[in-house]
Amino acid sequence: MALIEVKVPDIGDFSEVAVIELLVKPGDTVAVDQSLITVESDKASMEIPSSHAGVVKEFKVKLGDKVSEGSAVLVLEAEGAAALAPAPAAASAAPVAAAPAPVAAPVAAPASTGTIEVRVPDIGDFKDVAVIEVFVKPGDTVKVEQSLITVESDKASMEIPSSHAGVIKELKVKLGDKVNIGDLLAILEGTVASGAAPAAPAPASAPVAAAPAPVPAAAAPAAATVSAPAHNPTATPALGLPHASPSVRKFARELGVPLAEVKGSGPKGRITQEDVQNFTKSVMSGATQTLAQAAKVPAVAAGGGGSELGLIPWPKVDFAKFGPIERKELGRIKKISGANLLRNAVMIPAVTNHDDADITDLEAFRVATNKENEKSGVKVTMLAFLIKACVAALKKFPEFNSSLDGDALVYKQYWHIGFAADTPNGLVVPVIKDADKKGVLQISQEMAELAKKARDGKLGPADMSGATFTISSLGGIGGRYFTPIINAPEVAILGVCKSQMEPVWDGKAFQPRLMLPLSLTWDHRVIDGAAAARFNAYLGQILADFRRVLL
Ligand code: CAO
Repeated sequence: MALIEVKVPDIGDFSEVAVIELLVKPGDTVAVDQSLITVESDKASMEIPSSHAGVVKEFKVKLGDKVSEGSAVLVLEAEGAAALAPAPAAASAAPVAAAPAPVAAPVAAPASTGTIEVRVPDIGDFKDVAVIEVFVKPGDTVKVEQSLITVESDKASMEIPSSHAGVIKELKVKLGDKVNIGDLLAILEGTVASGAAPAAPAPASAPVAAAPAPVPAAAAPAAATVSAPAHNPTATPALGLPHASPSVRKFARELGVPLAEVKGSGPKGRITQEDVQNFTKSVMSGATQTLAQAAKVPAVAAGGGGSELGLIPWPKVDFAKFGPIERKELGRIKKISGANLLRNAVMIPAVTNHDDADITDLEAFRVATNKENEKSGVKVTMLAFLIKACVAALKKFPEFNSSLDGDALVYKQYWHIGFAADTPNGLVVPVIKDADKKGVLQISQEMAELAKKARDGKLGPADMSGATFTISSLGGIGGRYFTPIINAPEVAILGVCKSQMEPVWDGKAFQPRLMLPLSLTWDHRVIDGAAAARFNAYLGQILADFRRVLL
C-alpha cells in the first residue's frame, strides 16, 4: 500500500483551468485511466484521468479551483504500488490533447480559387474514431478553423476544424463513419495560395483540434479526455450544440437521450451526468416528451387514427369542396400538448366539480397591495393567491398532491404548482417550484418571468417539469366555468374563470359580493366526489379569508 498523489498531467498550452466537475469521491476505487475531474478553460474542456489504480483518500482540489500541469488532484491509496509518493506527476501522466494547433498555413503568396481537400488532421493516438456530429452541409461557407465535425473515441471527443476557408462542395463523411488521420472529410471551393497544391492532404497545414500525444510510461494513463477543442472555444454553445464532456455524451448515447434536448445545470450551461439522469426520469414519468416521441403522435394529436381504441375512422372530408381553405401544419407545442391532452382525456376517468369563492375581501387586499408595491414593478394577480390557497388545500387533502403508480399512490412531500400559460405557439405549463415556501410577491414575480419566457418560447424542460397540481386560469379573459383536462401524472387540476359581482344571500339580504368561479377536475381512481367537494369548499373558505391558512 502506498499513498500516491495524482497530479494534472501535461495539458498542453492550458494553465489555470477551472475544475468544473469532480467525477469521483473519497472512498471510491478508481482504475488507471479513469476520469477523476473535468477541467475547463475558455478554449477546451477535458477530463483528467488517474495515473494509478487505487482508493481515493483525499481530494486536493475543489470545484472552482484553478489547476495547471503538476497541480495535485487527489491522494490515492494504491495497492501493490511501490512508495511512489509524490506521484510521478506529469511525467507518467499522459500528455494531453487539446494543444491548440497552428492555424492553417496562411501562405503569403498570390492566391487563386480552387478545389481544396480537407482531411482529418493529426489526432494523435486515436484510430477509427466515430463521427458523432456533422456541423456543416454542402453549400455552407466555412471559415478557417470552423468546426466541421465532432469525432469521438472512448477516450475523447474533439471537433475537427476546417484547414481552409471556402464553400463546401461535397461532404465525404456522415454520422457513424469511422475516420483516421488523413481521411478526406470535405471538398471545398476556396482560395488557395498559388504554389500550394490545392488538393494536398491536410495534416501538415490543418489546425489540429486535439492532438493527444502517445502514452509514454507503462503506468501512465491514456490521454486526458478532451471535448471542445482549443481552436474554437465557443463553437459548441454558439451552434446550439450540447455542451457536455465525452463521458456524459457517451452516457447519454447509451441511454438514447437526445443531448440537444437536455438543459445543462453545470457551469456555462454544461450538461452533467445528473442532468441526463433527470431528463431520463422526466421522460419515463411522462413529465417530458422527447421531440422524437412528439413527432410520432401528430396524427393522434390531430384527431386522426383512433383504430387503436376500436373507434371508427376519423371523418375524411374534402373541405375545399365546400369553400376556400388554407392548410397550416400544427406547431410543435400544439402537437406535443395535443397528444398529451388526448391521452389524459381518454385514460383518466375525470369528473369536474364547479363552485364559487367569495373573493371580495381578497380582491380589495390585492388591489391595495398592488398600490403599495407600485414602485417595485411586481404586480400581484389573483392567480398568485390561488397558488398559495391551493397549496394549503393540497396539504389538507394530500391525495390531490399524489400520483398513481400502478396499484400505489405516491404522495409528494413537495408542492410544485403548474399554471397554464397561453402563448402564440400554444399552451404550455410552467411550474412554480416549492410554492409552499414562497410568498405571494415572490410567486407573482416568478410567474411573470415564466410567463414571459413562455411567450418568448424560451421555457426549458426543467421549467415545465415536476408539477404536483396545475391551475388553468382564464380569469383575465372571461367565461364562467369549464372542464380542464388533468395534466398526468397529476390527479387534479383547478380551472378558474373571471370573477364578477353577484348578489349573495347572507341570511337577511342580498349582498353584492365578488365571486370567483372554480372548476376542479379530478381523477376518480384516486379521489372521490365528496373529497373533491370538500377540497373546493376549503379552497373557497381560504380565498374568502386567508387567515384560515393559519388554523
Ligand atoms: N377574475 C377577474 N379578473 C382576473 C382574474 C379573475 N379570475 N384573473 C386575472 N384577472 C385580471 C388580472 O387582474 C388582470 O387585470 P388588469 O390587467 O386589470 O390588472 C388581467 O385579468 C390579466 O391578467 P393576466 O392574465 O395577465 O394574469 P394572470 O396572473 O391572471 O394569468 C397567465 C397569467 C400567464 C396564466 C395568463 O396570462 C394566461 O396565459 N392565461 C390563459 C391560460 C389558459 O389558456 N388556460 C386554458 C387552458 S385549457 O386550454
